[in-house]
Amino acid sequence: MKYKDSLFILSALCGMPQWGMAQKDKGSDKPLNVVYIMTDDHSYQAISAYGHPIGKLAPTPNIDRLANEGVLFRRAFVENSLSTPSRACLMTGLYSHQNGQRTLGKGIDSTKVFVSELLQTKGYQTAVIGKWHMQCEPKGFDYYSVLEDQGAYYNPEFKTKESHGKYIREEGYATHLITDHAVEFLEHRNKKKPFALFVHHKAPHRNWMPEEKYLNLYEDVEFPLPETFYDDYKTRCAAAYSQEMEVGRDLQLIYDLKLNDPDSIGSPDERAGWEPSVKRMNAGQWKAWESAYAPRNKAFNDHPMTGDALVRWKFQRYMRDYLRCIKSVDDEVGRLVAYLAKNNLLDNTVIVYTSDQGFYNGEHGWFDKRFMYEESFRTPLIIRYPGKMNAGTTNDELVQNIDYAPTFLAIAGVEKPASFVGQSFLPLLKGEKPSDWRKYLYYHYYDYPAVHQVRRHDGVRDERYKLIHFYGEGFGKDMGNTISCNELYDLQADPNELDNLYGNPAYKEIADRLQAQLDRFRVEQKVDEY
Ligand code: SGN
Ligand code: CA
Repeated sequence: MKYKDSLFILSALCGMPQWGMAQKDKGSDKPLNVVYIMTDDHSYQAISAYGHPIGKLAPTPNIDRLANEGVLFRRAFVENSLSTPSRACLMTGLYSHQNGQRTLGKGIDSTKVFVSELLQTKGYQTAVIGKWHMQCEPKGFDYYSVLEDQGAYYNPEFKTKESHGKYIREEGYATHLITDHAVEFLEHRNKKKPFALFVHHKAPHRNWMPEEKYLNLYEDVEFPLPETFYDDYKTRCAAAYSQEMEVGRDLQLIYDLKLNDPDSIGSPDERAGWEPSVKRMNAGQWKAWESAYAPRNKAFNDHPMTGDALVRWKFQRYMRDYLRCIKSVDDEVGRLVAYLAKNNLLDNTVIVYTSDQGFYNGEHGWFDKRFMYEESFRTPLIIRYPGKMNAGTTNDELVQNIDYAPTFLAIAGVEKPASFVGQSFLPLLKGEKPSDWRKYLYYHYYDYPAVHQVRRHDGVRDERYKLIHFYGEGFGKDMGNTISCNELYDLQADPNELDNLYGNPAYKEIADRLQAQLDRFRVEQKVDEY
């Protein structure tokens, strides 16, 4: 069966739409469409609309345009800063321990209702394209074209309903192919029905492989080291010391930094990790790759670096490749929005831009995410509402990824199931603030022992303070090191979170207040480990 035919039959099976209290397109009676674009590991520091020095050097004009025509959230957060758990929060509106997906591996409780299924009951055509990353089939989607696990940058494999469980290789660069499939879905949809399209990019996830045309971009730009790059973790719990995600120590020369020439000082293991990426490329792609990296690698080998010079060199190469991948994402966001504009869909489509979590761009000396410190706990969130409602404004309320599902349901006019813990932030988009809007956020990270060795922790944050509790048995090099340790930060006085105030008598009242909130979350949400 052709993709077009299967969409037609599925849309017929979904039954007659009931529009209920849906948010309506101004000129007609149709409910609004939703385009949700989520990248993988895109830090807010690397979006120019957020005003960070990195974004200024590597601008993202197409994403900025969404901010100029929409609302930019400055306090948007995830519950568990890791891909699969984040995707499970998105689909279920539940915290990780409630939807089952606490870590990267198995876990999703696929008996939970997904937002996509609820949207279908309202007559929405639903599609997910790109990184799915959960160990259940995409549920509640009329159409999907998803990558295998993390997916590949070059010539990735996609699975669709029509491929019967098989992943089929496609020629090209992931960010383009994902946009191609998103546009195909829009082209072939039943134009009488509203749609919810989830576009989940693979980029800019590790190991940051740029597309051919951007292999030389930013080569002469020096990115500034963040203020906390040389953080010594003084005053912090053991977790900040024992992680394995330091730019200087843990970025791999071959796999991450593409020093793949035979003279590389990288280890054989790194070479083995890198080889599959090369084998995927076709001759033209490999030629372009080598013509960009081989001369740079030769220059490095001719003047090998050590010590701090090597650490700084690693930072620059990491940032350049990461930002090159983002450049392609920005282009493709522009292409998708241009399609919507050309097809008169901008006035009845809500466009969301976000990431599955934040990311460290050298802050605290790190790459990756996982910690409850701001750069990974926070995530970019920009929403363009039809009619350019509140265009160019910012919002500072505390919103979280468990709120996305309730927000989409509110847009569609579907009643939120009582089990969903997230709250719709549709009023915030309209410039209203509900009197009972949350004052505290709950965070919980579980994936330990695992790559990057970040210890388990949970915590709460209000608009100014943050309490983190690291806990649990140690494994590997931490064997025998069971921890139960707290950190408290005043984000106003110390936005870089360098000064742990826990135990400081002047902050006892604040620590007690946050502790009481943390206890309340644990009881009310039935948290079963901490
Ligand atoms: C892979 C990466 C890690 C990354 C996790 C989770 N290693 O394991 O660096 O933290 O994914 O990322 S890699 O060698 O495979 O690149 S997540 O975005 O999916 O949560
Ligand atoms: Ca991610």
